[in-house]
Amino acid sequence: MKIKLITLLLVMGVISNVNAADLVMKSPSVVDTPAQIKGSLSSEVLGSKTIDVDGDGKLDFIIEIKNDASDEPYAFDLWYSSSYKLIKKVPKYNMDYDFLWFVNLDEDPEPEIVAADGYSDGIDYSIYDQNLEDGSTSLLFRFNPVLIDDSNKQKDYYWGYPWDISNIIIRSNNGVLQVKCSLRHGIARDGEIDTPEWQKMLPAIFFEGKSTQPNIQVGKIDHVQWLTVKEIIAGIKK
Ligand SMILES: [Ca+2]
Ligand SMILES: [Ca+2]
Repeated sequence: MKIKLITLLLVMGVISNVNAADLVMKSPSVVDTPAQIKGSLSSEVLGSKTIDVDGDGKLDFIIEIKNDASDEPYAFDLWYSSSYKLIKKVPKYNMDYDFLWFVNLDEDPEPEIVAADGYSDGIDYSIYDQNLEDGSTSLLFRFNPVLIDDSNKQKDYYWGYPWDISNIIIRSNNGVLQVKCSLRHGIARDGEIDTPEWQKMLPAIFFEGKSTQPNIQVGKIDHVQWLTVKEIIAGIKK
């Protein structure tokens, strides 16, 4: 009996082989432009960042270059793999807010993109899936970010401003990644919010962080759950 239990625990240990570091969302950090990339560019480099975009454990590069042809888009982000292969070219428009994080949220190893971008009258919060074969990115869903600030003893829920959130709250349940969320809440949004036509609602997605605006609470949220990305999508479809 004892041996069976130990065997079972060992098997579970193998299945749920997700490092704690994999459950942390990461944002690109500033680097010097690698010479191998800089030498191949004719446009002015506005900035260079590094992050593992494909989930192979090696740091890749996002190089922002000026658009010489027009002001809209004013620039392009060129994504290069760790071996300096161009993965994709993303047009950049002038926005008030443009936050980007990477974290794996499903069974394929490449990280998904958590984005918060837009203007002071409305920020869109989105999760994107990456197709690294053709360099495309597809929107999985838009959401309402909810911040849980551990320093708050009342355990109020705050609005998850992109400058306040530090990590999405996810867990590995026997190797299956689940997101802390609610599909039943009374969060009202005003401003210019772009909700995809197929979504009947914006799910609440929970984040850790430190609230800089604790007077902005989101109120009661019912039925907090741990769901996979697929289950969230199934639950918010019209
Ligand atoms: Ca990489
Ligand atoms: Ca993934």
